Amino acid sequence: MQKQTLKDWIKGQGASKGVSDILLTIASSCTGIAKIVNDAPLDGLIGASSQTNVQGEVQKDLDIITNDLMVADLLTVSSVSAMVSEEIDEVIQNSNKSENANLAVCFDPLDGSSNIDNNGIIGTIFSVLELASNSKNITSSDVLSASRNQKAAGYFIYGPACLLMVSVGNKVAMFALSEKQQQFLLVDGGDVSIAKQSNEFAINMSYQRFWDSAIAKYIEQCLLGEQGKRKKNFNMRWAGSMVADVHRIFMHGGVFIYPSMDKKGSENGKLRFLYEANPMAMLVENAGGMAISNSLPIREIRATNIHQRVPVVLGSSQEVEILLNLYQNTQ
Ligand code: AHM
Ligand code: MG
Repeated sequence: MQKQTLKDWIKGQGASKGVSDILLTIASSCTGIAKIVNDAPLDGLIGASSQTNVQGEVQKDLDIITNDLMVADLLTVSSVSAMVSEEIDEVIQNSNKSENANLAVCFDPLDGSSNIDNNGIIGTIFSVLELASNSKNITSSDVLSASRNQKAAGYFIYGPACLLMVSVGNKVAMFALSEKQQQFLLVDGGDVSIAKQSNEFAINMSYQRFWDSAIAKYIEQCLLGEQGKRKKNFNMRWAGSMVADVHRIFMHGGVFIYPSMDKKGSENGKLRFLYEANPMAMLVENAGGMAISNSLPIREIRATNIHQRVPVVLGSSQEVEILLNLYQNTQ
């Protein structure tokens, strides 16, 4: 049987033409990125560049190339009013936008880029926001105040297969890039949901000494396994790439944690709100999971900086609830 194309699926979801144009453009950019990533070792694109981004992180060649590709492609879309990229300090204005364009696209062009050199899984994360204003110059605060008005979110994962997980409001669907057709086709099963229960957590254990008491208590209980209060054994994964760890949660359940830490520069964790936490929260919640930042739902955060970092806990609802209770009882 013929598989549904991304274009047809978007149409069936009732997305506006503006959102649809953006999603199809991002899908085309990421088809290009999948190829660039695939050829990177042969093209000498493994390793660091000489540049750093606004967050002081050393950029990889691929961070810059993938950013430039996405920006150039999205600048051609008339419904895009502005953009925020992990790799660019300021809000990017679109001089090609139509008069009534009111959508902003926030993205991390290559998430988990520390995995590039070891051929680990990497991805692209994006969020489409509806702005309250269609003024010529979109400010940081215009984008930030639209963060609760997310019209679409998704991630691409460059692994053994190139997959897209996407939502335009209610359902979450999984697509795979067909090599033959060079387009994204719906993977059988359609809607994706996250198991309510799980016995797997994803956290970087090497930061244990910097955790707050809620996270420390939660992990301590998981590690006690059958002998502890949880009365079940837990498994652990940490890919060092949010897309890889979150994708595993979509497939098998689990909880992903990047907490605030008592460590200089990590007081709000590492992950950025606009283009990492917020889109992942939309996907996870639309798949029946939960996404919190300490004791607040991620979607309720009011960030004040376009590159603001926030603590993140998301995944299977029953596990996230346990952590939420621990936060509420330790405050
Ligand atoms: P990046 O966007 O610069 O790649 O950083 C985000 C990544 C996430 O994908 C991942 O969960 C995290 O950094 C891993 O951080 P750490 O190396 O501290 O474990
Ligand atoms: Mg990144």
